Amino acid sequence: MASTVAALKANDYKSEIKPIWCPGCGHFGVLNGVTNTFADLGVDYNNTVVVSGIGCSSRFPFFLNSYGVHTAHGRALPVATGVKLANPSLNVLVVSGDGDCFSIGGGHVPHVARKNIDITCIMMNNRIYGLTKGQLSPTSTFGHVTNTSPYGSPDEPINPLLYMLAYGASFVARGFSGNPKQVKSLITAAMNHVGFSFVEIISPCPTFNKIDTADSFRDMMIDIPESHDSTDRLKAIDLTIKENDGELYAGIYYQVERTPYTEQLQNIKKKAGGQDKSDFEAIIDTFKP
Ligand SMILES: Cc1ncc(C[n+]2csc(CCOP(=O)(O)OP(=O)(O)O)c2C)c(N)n1
Ligand code: SF4
Repeated sequence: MASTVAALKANDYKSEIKPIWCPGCGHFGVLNGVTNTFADLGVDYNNTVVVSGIGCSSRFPFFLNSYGVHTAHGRALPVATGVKLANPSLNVLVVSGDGDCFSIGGGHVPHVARKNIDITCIMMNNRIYGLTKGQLSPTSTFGHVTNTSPYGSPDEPINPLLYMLAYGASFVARGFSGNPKQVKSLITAAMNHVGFSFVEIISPCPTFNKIDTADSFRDMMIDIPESHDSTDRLKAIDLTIKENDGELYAGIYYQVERTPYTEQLQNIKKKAGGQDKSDFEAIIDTFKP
């Protein structure tokens, strides 16, 4: 993590804008998980940027006291990449939904993962488009009847964690919004990770997804066994495939050290004989007397 300050309480990280999510929405648990993590880690909100796309989950930056960018639908990852590369000293967090991240935004995922951009992405998966009132999402289950699939979805859902592992994300984890301790510990580990970290939080939408309820998700959640070797990519992939049988493993699937992209760029700049400052520092220098 790039920048910390002296202790603040979780509520100090919440802005004056109160969430307008429906009662029972899983996203509340994720917001609490993020503010509790910020308080625990002593995150400096003046040096933190939370980037989102569009969706109920993507309203997140409004509810935090940090800087925020509410970008276009599906574009949080490339905008966050730009923010981090321009000023690597910032903590950069992306908050996204299953639609935002894997439907319209899916084309950006492989590049952030393979380049190992040093940001954390929290993807709230409710297996539906919430904001637009209940259309099929890429993670909706086969046969799911929605506004846009009145005869049941003919599509197999994508597997977000398998996708991330396939493209080389260096930190991959899953939690459940109804388990605050777990959410906090996973976001903490993700923010402490150097390189790209991806956390899927299963976050029910009680208003538009009547199939994947909080109770049914809770029944599917299983802790990753302590014997799991989180440095073994194939074993991590094996765990994600259990999702096809309705078993959702929670915990850290995979974590390895890999040079983050900001460091790779510095090395390239040195080789090319360029300045070793970040682009942001170089721009600030031009304003100095
Ligand atoms: C370019 C564009 N296409 C479509 C939309 C409509 N739209 C807004 S949010 C959304 C999906 C949101 O679903 P998800 O990301 O899963 O978040 P949730 O609301 O479920 O938290 C869509 C299709 C849009 N705003 N912009
Ligand atoms: S529509 Fe669903 S995702 Fe959106 S705020 Fe309501 S419960 Fe949450």
